[in-house]
Amino acid sequence: MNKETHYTDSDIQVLEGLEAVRKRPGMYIGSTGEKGLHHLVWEIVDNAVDEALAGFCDDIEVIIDKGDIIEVRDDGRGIPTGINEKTGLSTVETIFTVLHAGGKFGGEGYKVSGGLHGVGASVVNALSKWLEVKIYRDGNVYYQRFENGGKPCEPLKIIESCDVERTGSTIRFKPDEEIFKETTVYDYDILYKRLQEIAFLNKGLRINLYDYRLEEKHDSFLYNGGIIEYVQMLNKNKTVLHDDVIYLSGTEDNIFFEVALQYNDGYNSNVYSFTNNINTYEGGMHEDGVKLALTRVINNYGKNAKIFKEKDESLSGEDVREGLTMIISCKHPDPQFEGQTKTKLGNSEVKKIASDVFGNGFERYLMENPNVARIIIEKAMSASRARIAAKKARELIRRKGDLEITAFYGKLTDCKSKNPEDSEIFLVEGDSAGGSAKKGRDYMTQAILPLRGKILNVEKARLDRALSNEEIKTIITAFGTGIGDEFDLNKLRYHKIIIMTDADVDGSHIRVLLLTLFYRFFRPIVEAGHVYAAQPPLYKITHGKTIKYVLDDKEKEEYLATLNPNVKPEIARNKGLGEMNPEELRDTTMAKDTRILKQITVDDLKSADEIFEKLMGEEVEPRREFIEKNAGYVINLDI
Ligand code: 28F
Repeated sequence: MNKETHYTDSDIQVLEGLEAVRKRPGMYIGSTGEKGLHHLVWEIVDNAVDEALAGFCDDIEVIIDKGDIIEVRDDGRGIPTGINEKTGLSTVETIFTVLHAGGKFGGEGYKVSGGLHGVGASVVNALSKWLEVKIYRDGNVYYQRFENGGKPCEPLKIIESCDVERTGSTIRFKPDEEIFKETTVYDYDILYKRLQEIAFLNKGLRINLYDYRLEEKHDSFLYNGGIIEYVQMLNKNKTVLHDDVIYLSGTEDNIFFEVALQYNDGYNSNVYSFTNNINTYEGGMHEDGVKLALTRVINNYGKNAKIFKEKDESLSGEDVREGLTMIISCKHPDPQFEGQTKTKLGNSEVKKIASDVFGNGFERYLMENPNVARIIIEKAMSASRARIAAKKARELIRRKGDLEITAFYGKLTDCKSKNPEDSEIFLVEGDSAGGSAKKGRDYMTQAILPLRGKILNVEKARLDRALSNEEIKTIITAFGTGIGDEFDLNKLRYHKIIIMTDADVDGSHIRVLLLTLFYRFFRPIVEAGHVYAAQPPLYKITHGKTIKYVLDDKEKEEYLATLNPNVKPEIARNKGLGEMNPEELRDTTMAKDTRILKQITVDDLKSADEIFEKLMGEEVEPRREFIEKNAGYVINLDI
């Protein structure tokens, strides 16, 4: 033992533990990319949220500081500072240096929230260049610093005194750039989104987010209405069918369960579930329980209140969820997370609690609010009628297939190859670009489908109406996959679906309409990576005898810098696809060896969901403004 350090035998073990984290960071935080970097913050914030759930903290601050430093503070009791029996170290040091400390030292049930890995502060410490902790407790400020992957510089010590009333924990750390090789830069929006979500899920908890880097930013989240306010936000740009958000909550067997819901006049269902503040994307027992109860209660009410016209009328789960915005949240002392991404709640007892708390409460709500009940049931009945009509329309398309095939082939210029793997289909804006594309294509592998009419906005229409839209029918027929429950990815006739639109307002509008269509009806095609956007160049630069096409202003400047200044280059801004001749279109946008394609991912669509809504919503003026502002990069399609 030397003087500078205070290592004991158990410390050696401790350091070996943290070394393991540094050797395989992915095992503890998922990845060492941007996601893993942000995971460090969630681990620390989780501990503060636990303190809030225990009832001792109502204010959390998160600061992004210069130099990629993060500071998190809470006004809880402060991490205990006494000596821990098992480790012989202070509880603070134990928590920061012993892997899987947390629950083990606190007795059962202390930890309620918790990240994907629930491994906490020691992992953050292990992956930090340095970390400092300050505890305000009993009128003292305790302090300890760790360096180079979690090694304590000296034991916990009192550095000053403070008001006895003041309590809390502050943790400040700098992620180790040897671990986070990809990036150590925190993204304000990622922190914003998740911290807001945590605030919605924990009513009364105030969370402040500060950014002290280049331009200072600050946001504050405090929702006394909790998930009620969450539903209100999700429905903000929609027309709601009833004023009140319906809210039901209860506790059974130490499990807190709450649901908030409100219907809008749209056709999609937005149901999000959480367990211990974690988004259970894959659903699970809480979600199943609520969905079953919703269907059962609405059907019973419809029957008993004689709203149903036919004797054996019944509404499906999909019917009763049309236009539904719903948040389900439960807090469970021992959650079992299952599924591919460990975001599916497996605890079977939760299903009954969902049925008790939500089912009984919702049934009573309908009895006490017959007007709202009628609105909800009529919405579901109209969904049911549309579902039946859509089924008929689909059958009709199938049966009329032969009749319509001539009209269809009038529009589609198919490729010769019947092998989907090397076949491509270009969805082209307008007839004139369509004409050039037909002439400039590789007829073996490239099919052209010009889109003339307006594509229906499927955000605002149901499947049955979508199926009666000419352009959409043509697209469905061309793809060959069918739609709805008949969808079959194996029947896709082209493995590259390429959207070719202009880089202007109309072009981005059409592109967004197409993406909306894919998002709602052909999501598996996008998931399988079959959808692309073509990138027509913005400028044509003629310099003497050479012609060069460049994608954007940046490329233009770069190219111009390489030119000999004796001859003046001629720069033409491409006005539109329709104005390029077939050769130009082929060389710049279509030919496999010279074109640039941007693959559309589901993530593009997910983040595009909000953009879709802004673009597709009812209000015209904000939409126009938005398109104009974002014409160049809506959904990041363009450079
Ligand atoms: C900025 C991040 O980490 N806050 C925390 C507490 C409070 C207690 C605690 C934490 C009990 C024995 C494990 C205090 N007094 N913010 C935080 N606040 N941990 S972490 O206890 C740790 C457990 O070992 C605390 C009484 N009980 C608990």
